[in-house]
Amino acid sequence: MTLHSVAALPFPYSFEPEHTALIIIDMQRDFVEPGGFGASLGNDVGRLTAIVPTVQRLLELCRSHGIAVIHTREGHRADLGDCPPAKRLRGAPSLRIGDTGPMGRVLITGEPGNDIVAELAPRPGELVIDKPGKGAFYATPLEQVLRARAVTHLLFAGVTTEVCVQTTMREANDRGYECLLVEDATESYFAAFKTATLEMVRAQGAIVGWTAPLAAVEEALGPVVV
Ligand code: C5J
Repeated sequence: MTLHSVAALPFPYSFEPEHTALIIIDMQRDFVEPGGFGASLGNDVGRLTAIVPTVQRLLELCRSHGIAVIHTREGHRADLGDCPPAKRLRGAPSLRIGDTGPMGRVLITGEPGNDIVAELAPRPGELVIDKPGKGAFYATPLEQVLRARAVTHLLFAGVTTEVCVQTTMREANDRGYECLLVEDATESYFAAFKTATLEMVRAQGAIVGWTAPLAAVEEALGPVVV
């Protein structure tokens, strides 16, 4: 077992690849591409599209070093039985969850908009967690899977920083996982919310976890193994 140390904030983050998983949160077309749920709420999805190459680099790095990869997708059953009315009816989006848009029914599992973007498509053997909530531990088997694989450390990427990424990191932190958020592999529709989230995660001696840029993770792991 090799211990790798990342130059992270607020202090170095150490992990063993054998006990680490990369969790890529919700890099699905509904949030990242025009015509989906994110756009229906009036957001500029271009901010999220821009991180796809960075997430791809992190994904390839982790794959090549034998780090387990887990993808998540936020979505609901076709009958909306797992979508609280409070979630569907809130606000005044141009398309509500379950309505039909340019990429099929919005935020419904199995619809084209629910697919992870092509550049980050899961490979056979990589776990995909479909989640009805913002947090990936709520109403999913994620915790059992991580325990069964003896995972203790989690690297986080994906969108949006202050909603599903932060919620999942907090859930993981409460369950005892050591969490690192890769700064340039996550994004928000709101620049200020991303900045605030990175700061609050690592404040008070890493109260939720650590943050570091991809370059620091690359430096710690060494080059992609081909
Ligand atoms: C949101 C998410 N923002 N994946 N979902 O509704 O962050």
